[in-house]
Amino acid sequence: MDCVFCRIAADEIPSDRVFESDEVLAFRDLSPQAPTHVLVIPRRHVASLDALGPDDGELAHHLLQGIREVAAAEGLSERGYRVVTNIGDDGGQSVGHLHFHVLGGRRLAWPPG
Ligand code: DGP
Repeated sequence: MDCVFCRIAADEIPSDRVFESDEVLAFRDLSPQAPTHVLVIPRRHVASLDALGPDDGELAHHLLQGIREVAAAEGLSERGYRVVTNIGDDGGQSVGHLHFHVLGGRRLAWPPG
């Protein structure tokens, strides 16, 4: 298994987990870009958002629900936060396993670089 996030999901690489369900896992980013920076991933390997198929509606629901649960647990819901998923080279994706960045705890600039 050469996917780093699959290895985190399998507990082969330690991570600071903040939420988990049967389908979804959330853990703190190794290189945080905001006071709160959590990655929400499917346990199953999916290369990116672009690789989600027509049968993945339930998984997409679980991922969005996981994002909301993380935001609430991290105390971000009231002041707001940002959810980002990078796709492919131009999108700046460096890990080829679908993940949503949940960023908050400071005012975030827009547009991104
Ligand atoms: P992206 O560039 O969108 O593919 O984001 C990948 C993120 O994954 C990046 O912010 C750093 C984080 N990351 C990479 N390897 C690890 C790891 O082994 N553990 C954790 N917690 N985060 C990682």
